Amino acid sequence: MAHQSLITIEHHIMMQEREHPEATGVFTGLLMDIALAGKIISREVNKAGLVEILGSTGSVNVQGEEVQKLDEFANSTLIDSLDHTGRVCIMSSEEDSNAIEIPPQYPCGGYTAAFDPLDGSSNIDANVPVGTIFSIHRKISKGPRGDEDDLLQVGRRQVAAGYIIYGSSTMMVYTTGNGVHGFTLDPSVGEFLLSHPNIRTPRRGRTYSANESNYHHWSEGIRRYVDRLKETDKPSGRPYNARYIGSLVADFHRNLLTGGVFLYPADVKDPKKPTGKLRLLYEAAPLAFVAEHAGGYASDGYQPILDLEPMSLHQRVPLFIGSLDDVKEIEQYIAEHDKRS
Ligand code: AHM
Ligand code: MG
Repeated sequence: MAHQSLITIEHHIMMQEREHPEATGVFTGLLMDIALAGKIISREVNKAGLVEILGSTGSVNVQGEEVQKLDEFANSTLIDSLDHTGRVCIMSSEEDSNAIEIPPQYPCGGYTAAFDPLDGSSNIDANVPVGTIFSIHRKISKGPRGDEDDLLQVGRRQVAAGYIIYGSSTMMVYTTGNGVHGFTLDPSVGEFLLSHPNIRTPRRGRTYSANESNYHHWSEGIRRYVDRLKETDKPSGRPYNARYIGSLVADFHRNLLTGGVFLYPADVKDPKKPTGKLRLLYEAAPLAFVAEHAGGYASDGYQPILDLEPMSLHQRVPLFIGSLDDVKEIEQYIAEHDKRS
């Protein structure tokens, strides 16, 4: 059998941090805290069918969505892993309407964390893959504790981002801007081991992922683009494949590895939701950071997601993400057919 080094995520993050002479190890610690939370969430997701943790808590979150018990569990696991360590100064979560401050008895650190604790959770009861998405920035405010400005930073200034996918196996994928690396959890030893070093996404894919039931709510540019994907008069002679799980991390992860594009456009028919469904700070921006560092691209249809200035913690944004040439083509269709409102 060929020799293969066993590289743990901890070792990998430490080696990456060592490339920065000023590094103190705090950053490695922070990513390890997220990995630990991921292992605990993974354990709970895996046994979810056996214990009383499936289903709704009976309450509704800030987004107006039903809170699943596992959402709540994942959220508190992340907060409990991060709030006492002295590594972060403020946090934000899909599940909390306000920024999450560090309790006064704990020290504040030089980083911020924003996360979607369990994305795709409306699928949990059907055993569909779900994921945790995270985004890390440096603290920029001057005061001793963090404030909302630390969280409302442009995606391009992320110092790390990634996700943990709870699928047929659990994987953590992260980037600190130096390649995108994937680790598979070996549950018997509780370690994330390097399985996908230096992930590069194909420049063009053959797959599109969208909730096409919204077709009549899309702009003309998007409708024409998707119609075009189904035509057979392309050089390949074949239409694109449609693949939609309805769980962002799972759809994104598949397209990252095999090429393709994920679309969640704005709803142009419903004035109450003109800006798309997915959230900028803890869904679109971190996945955009991963996509760009893997050679892909993410856009709101007009400009890179990573250049959008966030205005509020739960801001929504249209999202087109995946293979570079596919996302650029969407931008062209929009430029050609849609007037910017
Ligand atoms: P959630 O954060 O409440 O789980 O919602 C986000 C999810 C994404 O995982 C997925 O891409 C999208 O919602 C699916 O939406 P739809 O059901 O409209 O297709
Ligand atoms: Mg989500």
